[in-house]
This record gives sequence, C-alpha cells and structure tokens, in this order.
Amino acid sequence: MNDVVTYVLDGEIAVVTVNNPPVNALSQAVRQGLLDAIRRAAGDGSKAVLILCEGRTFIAGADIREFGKPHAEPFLPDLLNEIEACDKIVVAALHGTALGGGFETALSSHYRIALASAKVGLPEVKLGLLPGAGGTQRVPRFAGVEAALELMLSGTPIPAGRAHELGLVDRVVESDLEEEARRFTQELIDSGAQPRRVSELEVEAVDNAVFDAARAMVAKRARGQNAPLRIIECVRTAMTMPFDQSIRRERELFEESMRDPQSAALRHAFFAEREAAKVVGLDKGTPLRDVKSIGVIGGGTMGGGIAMSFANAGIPVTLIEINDEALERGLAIIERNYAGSVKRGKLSEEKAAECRGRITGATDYAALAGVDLVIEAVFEDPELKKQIFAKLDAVCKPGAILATNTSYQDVDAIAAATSRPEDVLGMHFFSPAHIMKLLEVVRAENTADDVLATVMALSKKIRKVAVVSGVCYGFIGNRMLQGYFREAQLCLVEGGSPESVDKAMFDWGMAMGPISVGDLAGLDVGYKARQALPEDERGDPAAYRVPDVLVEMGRLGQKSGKGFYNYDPETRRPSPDAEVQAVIEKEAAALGIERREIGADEIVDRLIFALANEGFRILEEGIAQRPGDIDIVYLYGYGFPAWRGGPMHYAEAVGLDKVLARIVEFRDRFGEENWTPAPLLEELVGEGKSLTEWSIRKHL
Ligand code: T1G
Repeated sequence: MNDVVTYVLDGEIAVVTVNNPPVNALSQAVRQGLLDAIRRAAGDGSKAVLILCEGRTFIAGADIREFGKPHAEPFLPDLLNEIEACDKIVVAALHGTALGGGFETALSSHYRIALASAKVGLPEVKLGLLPGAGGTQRVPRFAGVEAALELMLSGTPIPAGRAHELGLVDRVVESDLEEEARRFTQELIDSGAQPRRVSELEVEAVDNAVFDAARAMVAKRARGQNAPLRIIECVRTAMTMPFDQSIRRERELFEESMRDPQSAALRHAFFAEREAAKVVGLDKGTPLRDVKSIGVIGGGTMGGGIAMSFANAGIPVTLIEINDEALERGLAIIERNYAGSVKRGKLSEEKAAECRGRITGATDYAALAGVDLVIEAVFEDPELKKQIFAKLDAVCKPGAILATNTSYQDVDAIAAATSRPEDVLGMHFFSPAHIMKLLEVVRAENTADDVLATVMALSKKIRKVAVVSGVCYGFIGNRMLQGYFREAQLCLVEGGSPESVDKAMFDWGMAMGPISVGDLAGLDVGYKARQALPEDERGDPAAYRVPDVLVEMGRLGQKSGKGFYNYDPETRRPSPDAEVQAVIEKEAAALGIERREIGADEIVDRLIFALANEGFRILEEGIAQRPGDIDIVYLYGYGFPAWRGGPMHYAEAVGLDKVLARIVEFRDRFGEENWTPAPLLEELVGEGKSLTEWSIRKHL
C-alpha cells in the first residue's frame, strides 16, 4: 500500500490499517492508500474488509492543512462512494474521535463497531464548512432528520452509546477493539451478511416546520454564520431529492462554504488556538513542576471562579480571606455558582458536591505553606498586591509558583516584592472565571522557563485556552480594548446613540455592543480608575465625560438598574432612556462637538481598526508572540465573532493597505493622538507583505 495505509489479508478478512499521526487525518496519501486497498480487496480472496486506525484515534477528519490548496485526487466523496459500492462487506472499527470525513468514511462502510469510549461527530460547522463527503445525506438516512440536524448544527461529538441508539453504530464494545472487530467481521462473513449501502435507504419525511425551527435556532445561536444554513439546505434536499442528485447539491454547497471567508476565518482560529499553546523559544522538553494543590487569595467574584476552575479539574484549593465573615461570603458565592450549574443541568448534584468538597477556606496564610501554586485575586491596589506577595514569599515553600490575577498591573513590580521573582508570573482570568475559557499568562522579566511551561500545561488541565503575554499596561486584551471603548464613546458624542453604536457592532457580529458591555461591567469601575489619575492623564474628555456624568447621576449600569440603558428588574432587558440622550447631547455641546450622522460602517471601522492598530504595536513590542495569539484573546475573552477570525485576521482579510488607508483618513479627520498608524502596519503595506508572512519570518 503506502507509508500511511497497510493491507494484510488475514484469513478471509482484508485488514486495512491507517497510521497517519497525530490524528489519522485524511491526507492525500491516506485517501490514495484506502482507495488502493478497496480495489485490491475487490480482486483478491478476501470476503470482507476491516478498516482500523493506529494511534490515539480513528480518522479525525479531512486534513485541514490541505484546505485552500489545489485539490488532489482521489477526492474524498469519490473514495467513499467506492467504499460503499464495494461488493465485499466493509467494516469500520472506531476508537478515539471519529470526526468529519473520518465519520463519513465509517458511514460509507457497511457496518460499524466502536469502543464505548469512542465519540463520533461532524464538527465541520465549527470550521465554517459542512460534511462534504456524504455526511449530510447518509446521517439522516440512519438517524432521521432531527438527530442529523442536531449532530451537524451543534458540531458536538456524541458518545458511541448514543450513536448506537441512533443506529449509526452497530456494535459497542468495552475494550480490545481490534480483536472484537475481527470477531464481528468474521461473524458477518459466517452469517452471509451482505453489503448495506446507506445511500439506498430512504430519509423519513418530516414536516417543513422542522427546518423552519432549525433556521430559527441558527438565527439565535449562530447569528451571521452561513454554514449552518447550508447544512439545513443539504438535509432538506436529502429528504426531497434522490441520493445521486442531493449528493451533488451537497458538493456544490460544500465548495461554496470552502470559498467563504467565514470558513477561512474559522480555520485560522482552529490552528491559532493550537499555536497559542506553544511558547516561542521554550524547549518542548522543559521539565514541569508538580501542581497538586493550590491557594487562592481573595474570595470575591474572581477568586471564587478561579477556585472552582481548579476544583472542577480535581485540584484541591485553599481559599484565603481576610476574616471569617469575608470567607463565608466567598464560599457562599461558590455554593451559589455550583447550585446554578446543577439547576442548569451542567453538573450533577454529586459532581457539584465532589468539586465543592475540594475547596477549603482559611484566614491564615500559614495554610498555604504546602501548596504548589498560589493565585492572588484581590482588588486592583498595587501596594496591597506587593504586601501580599511579600507575605507569600515568607510562607510558601521553595518552588511554589506565585501568580497574580491582575488585569493590568505591572507584574515585574509585583515580582520585585519577593526574593524569588523567577517563581512569579501573571495568570489573568476573565469573569466569570469558572466559565470564560481565556487565560492570559503574563511572562514577567524574570519568570523561569519551567514556571511558564508548568502554567501553560496546567491551563489545559483546567480547560482554559492560554495565551502568553509580555508585561505592559493591560497586557494584550485590555490594552487593545482602550481604543475600542474610546471610539465607542467618541461615536456616541459625535452623533450616535447607545442603541446605534451597539446595533452596529452587534449586527457586525460582536456578542454584545460596547455600550452594553460598559453597563454590564459597571460604569463606576472606569470612573474610579479615572478619578485616581490626574486630569491631564485621563485622555480625551470626549471619550469619558458622558459615562462620568452618568455615574455621578447614580447610573452605574446593570448593577444599579440603569446606566446607558434602563434595565427591567425581572428580565434585565435593556431599554433606552431619553435622559441619557440628553446627557450625551449636552456634553457634546459643552465640548464644542457638532453632532452629525454616523453610519454603521464608520462605527465598525473605527472600533475594529482601533483594535487592530494597537494589535500591530503589541506585535512590534513582542508583547504577543504572534498575530494568531491576539485573535485567540479576542475570540475567547471579548466576544469577537470567531467567523471573522479575530482583529488581526480580519485586518489581513480586509487588506492591510485598505486598513492603513482608513486609519490615515481617521488621523486626518480626528487627529494623531488616537490615529497614528502602527509602524509595523506601514512597513508591511510598504513592502507589500502580509502579517502571516511577517509572523512566519519572525519565528524562523
Ligand atoms: N487536519 C489536520 N491536522 C489536524 C486535524 C485535521 N483534521 N485535527 C487535528 N490536527 C492536528 C492539530 O493541529 C494538532 O497539531 C494535532 O493534530 C493535535 O490536535 C469532508 C471537510 C481530533 C479532537 O474538525 O477537533 O472532515 O498543533 O491539539 O486536543 O466532511 O484536534 O500538534 O501541530 O487538537 O487531542 C473535520 C478537528 C475536518 C476535527 C484532537 N474534523 N480536530 O484534539 O489534539 S473537516 C475536525 C479536533 C472535514 C469533510 C470535512 C481535535 C481532535 P499540532 P489537538 P486534541
């Protein structure tokens, strides 16, 4: 056969084994190997073909790295049609995660056996694609239209047991898959079983209301995305057209999704997330420190969420508070969060109790003498943080890692408050910390390699997506956000309204508009930070006068029932308030700003290009390792739509020359202070280079 597919005739069974680490992706060589194997079996003495995979998983899909490159034969749909058409029975044996084209390969086989621990799924929608090798046609024939839509629109794999219930898998075994699969195949041969071609089955018809309901669900859960709508169309044709016609329609829609910039953005995000886990210049073999127990300083919203993240991952936590009363309050927040997860069916009562049981409270730092890691999560007072780190330096054992959850403070200054700065770094969680997946890992000047490597590995264990940041005010995310919020406020005073600014960004794809985000976070947070600064360091008054006036009117945001919007006490639904619009117009007049019509395009460009421009500076300074890291920060931390790929991918997709031209236009209209193009952006446009090329060149 070839390097990645072997063929062994064992008795009456042709055993075809795929071995293409790490996930047996359907590269051109794997496709060719499988095609050769099927054709060989057609001509030899075998009675059946058994497809197995080496390594940790059955085929986990098409090889995503081949996308965007010229298609190479054999094409997957043709290969799978040939497998299905084989005159000898073909059995697929599934373990690990049989996903996408891998699961479609199994579905084109005539029988399937799976390990109970296996999962099967069609996650193509997460890549802005659809199952393009018969999945949208074969699954409904097995499992019905509704189950098929659920599987393909969620993209979430299902356990083998559930797949068996749906008829997608014929047998589930607890262990010894290869042996069981050989036995199953021999049983089929001995019983005279014939090839079962799924394409010959009918799709059980359902009412059109099922498709309408699916579209309505997509409009809510996957707003702005094209792939889910194409999937619904494919499944509808599976029900209304004969297989050979509907499979052609699937191919057309697959090619359309392949050309869709949304898929390019989602594929970028797929690889960017995996790249972000790799620290440039850090040896893969760097030894890790043991982290079997941790401490958390501060039982507020952040501290409680951080404690839960570790407890949920099986790691015991000691939660420290200044006194018993504060400790009780902190533990009560955690109880409430677990009760909420049980109520929403996210956790069983037993699991919640088990996790809760791993968190113990204390008020004496001595309780931290034996822990492997401490995370400080008290409010943003630099002097208080330094005092805490000096105390930790005194009580914690040698080799314990000391981390701060600050969201913008100088981690080097905090590390300098200890005698062991090499053991100090930032671990910036996002609220609510037990839910948000993003973790900015802030590498301080003296942070030791093994400390960084340990925390990066640990982040996977607590199911976080970690991104490395250097030390600067606000690290990656919050630093870039300042320009985004500044422009939101300026668009407001120059002619917008809270609704128009929010609608522009929401329609563009942000999970929530910037004005509503301000109300959610609390307008008083920014107000207090500004009050702590001398007036001449607060920046352009037009960017903060309105929220300051609202705070002084007691409009703090959702927490006080009103901010830029009024909030219904029951539903928390926002509604506009003329009083706020009056404040905006009064402040604009006071600042000498003549209000004008501001369109959604201008609002989007000002906010997103402010993000990207600062992103270029962050890359120049080496605060972020690569553009993809910045994108992952925004996708997982700030509600940036994944199907736009993140601020840096978006800038690249728009065209760096167009982004620069727009920024120069804004500079000429609004001034250099806010709109000086980043030198890296100018350099790349000047050289006609892309950001991706720059990044690859930088890390060569
Ligand atoms: N193609 C190429 N490389 C892949 C890959 C794939 N499908 N899947 C994973 N990798 C690489 C990944 O980049 C990483 O590389 C390494 O494998 C380990 O991955 C026609 C068109 C399988 C659940 O969407 O969900 O089929 O960083 O770190 O956490 O209908 O990978 O080490 O160099 O993620 O254990 C559909 C995508 C494709 C599945 C394993 N399939 N993969 O998770 O490891 S579209 C998918 C995953 C398709 C057809 C269509 C996960 C995983 P590196 P990892 P993991």
